[in-house]
Amino acid sequence: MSMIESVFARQILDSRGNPTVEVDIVLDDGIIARASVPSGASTGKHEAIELRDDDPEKFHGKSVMKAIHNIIDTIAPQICSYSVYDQVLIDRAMIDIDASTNKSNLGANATLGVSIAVAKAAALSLDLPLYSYLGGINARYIPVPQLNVINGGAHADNNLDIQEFMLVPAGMTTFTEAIRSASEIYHSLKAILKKNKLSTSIGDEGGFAPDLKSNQEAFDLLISAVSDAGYRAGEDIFLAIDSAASEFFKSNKYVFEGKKITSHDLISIYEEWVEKYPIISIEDGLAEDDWNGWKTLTERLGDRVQLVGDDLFVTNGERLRRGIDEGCANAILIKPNQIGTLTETLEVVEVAKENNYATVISHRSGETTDTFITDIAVGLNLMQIKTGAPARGERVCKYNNLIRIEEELGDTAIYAGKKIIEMWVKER
Ligand code: 2PG
Ligand code: MG
Repeated sequence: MSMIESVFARQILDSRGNPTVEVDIVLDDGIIARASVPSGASTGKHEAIELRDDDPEKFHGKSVMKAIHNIIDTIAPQICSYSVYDQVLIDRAMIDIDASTNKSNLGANATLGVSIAVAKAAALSLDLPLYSYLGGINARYIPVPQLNVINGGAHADNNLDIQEFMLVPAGMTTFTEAIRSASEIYHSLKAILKKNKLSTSIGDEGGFAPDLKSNQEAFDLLISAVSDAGYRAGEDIFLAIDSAASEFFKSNKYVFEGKKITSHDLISIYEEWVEKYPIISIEDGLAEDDWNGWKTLTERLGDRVQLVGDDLFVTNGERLRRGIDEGCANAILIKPNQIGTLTETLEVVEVAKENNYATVISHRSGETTDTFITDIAVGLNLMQIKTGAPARGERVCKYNNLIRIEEELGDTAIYAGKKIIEMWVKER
């Protein structure tokens, strides 16, 4: 039995240069594990609370010392002397101490940092890869990546309403080849932007952030980049978007390309895009509380395309159950910091799987070099991951870790590939 001997937390910087939480856990067998917590920009309003100090004197109000103190003063004394293998009991203890419905007392940034550090320490003390600790011998699927190569919305200063335009190399045979294709297409895209005198500066997730004539132009650029790099769009490489539509939903209308439109109008635009381009996944196509709109979206597109609820579900079991009951979406984005513990994250995944909802694990726009989402992806056979462009350290560390896991699993690794499409396509 390895017991937790001490827990320490400190404030570090994330990829946007904002403070975030890092946690160290020390076991009585000498093991030390470390975890850090990411942070969103287009956060859903139903997410668990990320505790910030609001002290204008420090980091423009963004310091996280309250969360740090909650770890050191409140959580640590409670969980020291627990067995490190008691993940569920430890997470439950934090949930009980917090006693709110949204982690507003301790902060989801405090609880998640501890929760992930505990899992990492347990895996280290058993001398197991983290994905094996989480998933056992059945953890063999290497997820298909969604790589965000054109950034808009809240992640960039350009004129695109759609937040993320992504490459999905589902037609490649291995993860390693999938990443090679994405990197080659990323560089072909850069060359096309340059040739057209468009900006090659990048947004928060490492994708390019040019001003374009329309949102649709982004798809044309992607299709050209795919073929310039020598790949077949719709065979090797598919496309996905995250509209992050809550961000442009104002007074009951969607403000899209300068016009105020209804959810029906926006769904019609998606239908046209899905007809014209090999788009296989639309995330947050509508706003977080537009349940009726989501139902219509799912009726109209749910048998042709993956519809992912991010702000809609916020990795929250109750919201996911409502979506299942009301026929909204057919997939869920999994972001551990939206709910605040590993145990609750795993519970939501379970609900999704039981109900045939696809699962996509995700980074946040503000990231660290922590790669735990890759272990959750493989450990739980989630089949899909989105973690930004094939560029920038905090994004590529995740892809690189999956390259290593694929190598480590050798012949037993299965690249999820086109399996992700079979899951929900009834008609295409
Ligand atoms: C999203 C995420 C990650 P943020 O909307 O899916 O891409 O963005 O972390 O800003 O919420
Ligand atoms: Mg999203």
